[in-house]
Amino acid sequence: MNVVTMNVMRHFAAAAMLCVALAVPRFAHAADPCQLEISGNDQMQYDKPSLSVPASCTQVTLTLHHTGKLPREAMGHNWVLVGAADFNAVANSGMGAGLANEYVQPGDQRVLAHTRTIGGGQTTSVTFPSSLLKPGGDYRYLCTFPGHNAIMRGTFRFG
Ligand SMILES: [Cu+2]
Repeated sequence: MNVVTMNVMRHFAAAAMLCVALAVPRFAHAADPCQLEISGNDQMQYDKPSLSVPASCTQVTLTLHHTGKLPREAMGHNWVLVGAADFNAVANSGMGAGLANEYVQPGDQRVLAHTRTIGGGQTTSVTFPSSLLKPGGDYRYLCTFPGHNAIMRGTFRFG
C-alpha cells in the first residue's frame, strides 16, 4: 500500500468516525449549518439581523465580509459574540480598547468569540467551539467599532 492510499484511507476513517460521532452526516460547505456568513458595509450595517446554528455543531465558523470601500480606521467592522446581558459592558470596554486591540479588551471573558476589525474589501473569519454556548441561551452579536453597536447588532441562536 503506498503513502497516498494510506492517507486517503486515514482521511476516510476520520470522516467516518466524525459522522458516527455526530450521528448526522456532514455535506457540502455551502450547506454546512455550522458555517455562518455576514457582511458589513459603508453604511454601518450588517446584512443580517440574526444568525443561528444547530446544537449538532461542535465548532462554529463565522466569516465576516466588508463589502464597502472605506478603510478600517474610518469604517472598521468586527463581529463580537456575547451573552445578551453582557452586550453594553462589552460594547463600552471594546470601544476603549482601540483599533490596536481590534476593539476588544484583551482577556475579556465575556467575549465568547470575535473576529479582527476589517476595512472595505476585506474578509476575516473566526472559529470557536460551541462548548462555550448553552442550547437555547440568549446571545447577541455586535460590531464594537466606536458608535457602531447601536445599529450593528443581532440575535444569535444556538440549538
Ligand atoms: Cu462596524
